[in-house]
Amino acid sequence: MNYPKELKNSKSLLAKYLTPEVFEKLKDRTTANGYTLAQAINSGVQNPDSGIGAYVGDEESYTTFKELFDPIIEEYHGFKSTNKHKSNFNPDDLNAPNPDPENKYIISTRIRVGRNIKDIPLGTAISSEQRNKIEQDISSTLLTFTDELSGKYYPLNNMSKQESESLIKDHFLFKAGDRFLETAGLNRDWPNGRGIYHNNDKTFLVWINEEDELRIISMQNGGDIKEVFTRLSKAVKLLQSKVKFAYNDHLGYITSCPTNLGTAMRASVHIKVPNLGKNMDKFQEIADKYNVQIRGIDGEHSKSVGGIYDISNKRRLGVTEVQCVQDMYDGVVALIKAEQELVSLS
Ligand code: ADP
Ligand code: CIR
Repeated sequence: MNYPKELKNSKSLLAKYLTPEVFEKLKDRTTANGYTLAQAINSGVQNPDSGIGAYVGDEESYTTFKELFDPIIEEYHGFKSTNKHKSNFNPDDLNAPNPDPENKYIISTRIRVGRNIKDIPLGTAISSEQRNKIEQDISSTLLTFTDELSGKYYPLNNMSKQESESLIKDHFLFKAGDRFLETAGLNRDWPNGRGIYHNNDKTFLVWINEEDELRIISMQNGGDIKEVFTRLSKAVKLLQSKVKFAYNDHLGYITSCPTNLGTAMRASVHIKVPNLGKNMDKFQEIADKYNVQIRGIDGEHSKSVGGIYDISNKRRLGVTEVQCVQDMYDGVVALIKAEQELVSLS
């Protein structure tokens, strides 16, 4: 394998840190599961417009290819390879009163965490038997949940195109055919082994076998962030009492993409800020100051529609769950203030 020339004009963190010297050092290494450097970098090589561009196949990949992943992790999360992760999922410690009680800006709030099963390869390297077993085990565990968390499991290979399209449009279900995931090996055997569990109100949802083996989600309309966090905290605690997830003291919860390590939490709001949308430099400046990320409303790599954006915490590792939500909250409060100022100026 030669140094991939596609990286020469890429601005991804992969291109930045996979120097020809690092490449030479890592190119023949594999993990015990047989995961290679070629697999780890394929998504970023095939998609030079990636922001990051690398995925791991198992927990061990983070040490086998540490010369590549340590600097990516340090730059994305501001977290050094000697640091330890920390956790606090206690809703009582969260100070996040609804920043928009009149429902003028915030359309909905969603908080998710990623989880992967301990001692099994991640989705990038999993076999179809292992994937199907996870689907079986997790869906039957979820079916024992009661009260607000009680729901049904909907396997993707038994869902009509109409049903899946409507769930995607309403922001409940993951999309099919993502090119970043495709080239990371995460769409193999699609749609088998994938599905979604949700309660009747679609306020508690679990994605099975997408980018991570589990994405546990709490969401609802409006800006009651604490209520969303409280529901998620309860559900995660319950699931964690029944299933062992991949975790270590340094990197926290292990995920296939290095941006999701640690808490594996993305707390977001869909927020209508059309004036900031016309002042992208100012918008980005505030986002950078508060460590929040701006996405479009149909998920990562999508565009804004009608001045509505997805604002979420950027850091997930070396900060607690409470701090992740606090980052998003502080960013949202600042963005609402800036939007109001732009309106009063016009
Ligand atoms: P993830 O959060 O799992 O990293 P995406 O950015 O791809 O993934 O978003 C997944 C889905 O969740 C998309 O349909 C997106 O529109 C929806 N979503 C994200 N945040 C919110 C929110 N605050 N309200 C409603 N839907 C949301
Ligand atoms: C990329 O590198 O752009 C994709 N593999 C997705 C990276 C993860 N998301 C992110 O930075 N928020």
